[in-house]
Amino acid sequence: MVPIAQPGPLTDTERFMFESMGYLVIPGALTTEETAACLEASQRAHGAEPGAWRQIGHLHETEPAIEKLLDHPSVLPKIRALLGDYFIVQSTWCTAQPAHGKAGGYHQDGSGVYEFRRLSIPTPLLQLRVGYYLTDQSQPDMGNMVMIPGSHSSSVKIPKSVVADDADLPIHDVVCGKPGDALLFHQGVFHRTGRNAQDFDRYTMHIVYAPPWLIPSDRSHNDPAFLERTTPVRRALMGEWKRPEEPFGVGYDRPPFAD
Ligand SMILES: O=C(O)CCC(=O)C(=O)O
Repeated sequence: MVPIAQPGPLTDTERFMFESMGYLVIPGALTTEETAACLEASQRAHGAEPGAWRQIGHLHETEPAIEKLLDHPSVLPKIRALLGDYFIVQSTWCTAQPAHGKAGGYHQDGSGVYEFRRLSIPTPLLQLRVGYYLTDQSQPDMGNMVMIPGSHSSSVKIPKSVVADDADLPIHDVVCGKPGDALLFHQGVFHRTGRNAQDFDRYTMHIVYAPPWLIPSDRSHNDPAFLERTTPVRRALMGEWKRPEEPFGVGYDRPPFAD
């Protein structure tokens, strides 16, 4: 029951699956070379031994392989189909989960101090996330993301009695994927990190897209050197704009997409 999608534009069936399940799995989103370059960059950032579960933000500023993910053609058309043309990259997070690392707890993403679900139920789409699998997660127990399908539409929170692996829900989905596959998901889907029973560390690179009025969460400011050297589209996706006469109204430029 995997909501499989193809790299590139969002089809009607993919949109329906996304709306119903809250996520899509995109096999082969990255080439072998792109995946290897992102993995190398991630390992460099985390060091040879990550030791603990850890997320590092804004690697797109220093690692060209990760910068390429900001507007990757396998995924960007789907982001535009779901968010429209006015959005930013709110954050990028490179997760390392150590070998033999334990499972994480179920949660929805967003601002913990002011949960998105306070805005309305079902919780609105405010962070559209893409997790690129950089290491093999083609079987369970490889640090896979675990999702509760359709839970972005739930009017109630996941009960505290639900505990990963020990007292789990029968409807949980362990998302399997090969290196280079991507998981596109709505921040409201209850999800968690799956346990990694392998002898190797697991790496996943997340890119988080959001409306332009959310502030970036992985950086206090954009690195000026990065802004200077990156492309016009990527610069626009960093949320760099001059304050227009009316915020987000007149004068707010559309990012210079090719089409
Ligand atoms: O384990 C991961 O890569 C993702 C963790 C997670 O749930 C999150 O970033 O919200």
